[in-house]
Amino acid sequence: MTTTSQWGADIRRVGVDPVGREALRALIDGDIGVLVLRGLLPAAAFERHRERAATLYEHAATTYYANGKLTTIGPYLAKHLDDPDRYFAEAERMNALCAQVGFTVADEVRAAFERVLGLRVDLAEEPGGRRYAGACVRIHPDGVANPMHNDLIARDAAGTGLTVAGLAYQLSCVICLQECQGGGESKIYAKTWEPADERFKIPGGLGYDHGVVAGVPALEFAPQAHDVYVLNPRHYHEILEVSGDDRLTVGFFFGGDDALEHAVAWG
Ligand SMILES: O=C(O)CCC(=O)C(=O)O
Repeated sequence: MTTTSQWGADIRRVGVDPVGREALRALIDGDIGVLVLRGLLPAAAFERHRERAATLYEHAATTYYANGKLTTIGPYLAKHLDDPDRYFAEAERMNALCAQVGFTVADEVRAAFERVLGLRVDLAEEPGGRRYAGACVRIHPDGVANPMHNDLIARDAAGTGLTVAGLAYQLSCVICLQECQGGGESKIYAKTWEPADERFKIPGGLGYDHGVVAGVPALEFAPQAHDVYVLNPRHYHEILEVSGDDRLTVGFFFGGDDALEHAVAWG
């Protein structure tokens, strides 16, 4: 699907501009490219969590792909779909580590979603009680870009039996703790993934050849520290090359049913 109407960033100042569930609906429907929530948490909270994230750097791990690399603290589910046990073990370690140092920024953002958007977001859990990771810290240092890709757990986890594979929609929340001096924009295309696009997939790599979005409008959004933004990751997106300080963000996905009253989150 290609959408073009008003393809841009919808920036709301929490407490000043009206904002509610309909903004999430607009993302799901492809009417807007990114929803930016400014002032969702007090500035002091972002600063506190940036300092706490710095204490977690020793736990960062880098995964190399044919066309890029991802440095994260905490697991991300898409990497472990062939070994969910390992994902849940790492998720447990990450959740314990975050609790230990009070790195609760993702929980605070989820609580704010309920107040501001009317959407309750709980950490996803399997019927046996295994909990998903609540947050994934993403570190993009100077010179690093993130190849164009899309995220769709209903596709990637199909057949695994994981509960998140059955959600009606998936959105991605990104919390910016530290901006970079140049570059680092999120570039989000007005096109969602469809099965025929698989011919553009980069073998052994992360994501897709740009041919899949040829001629498609795209927006570029440069996150600033303290921004919380939400995008529909079924839309092709990439992060342009960073320069200067690390681009430091915390991400989680969330999804649920069409009523948009309750969702579950995972990293
Ligand atoms: O950090 C960003 O701007 C986008 C990260 C990303 O790839 C995602 O949210 O799926």
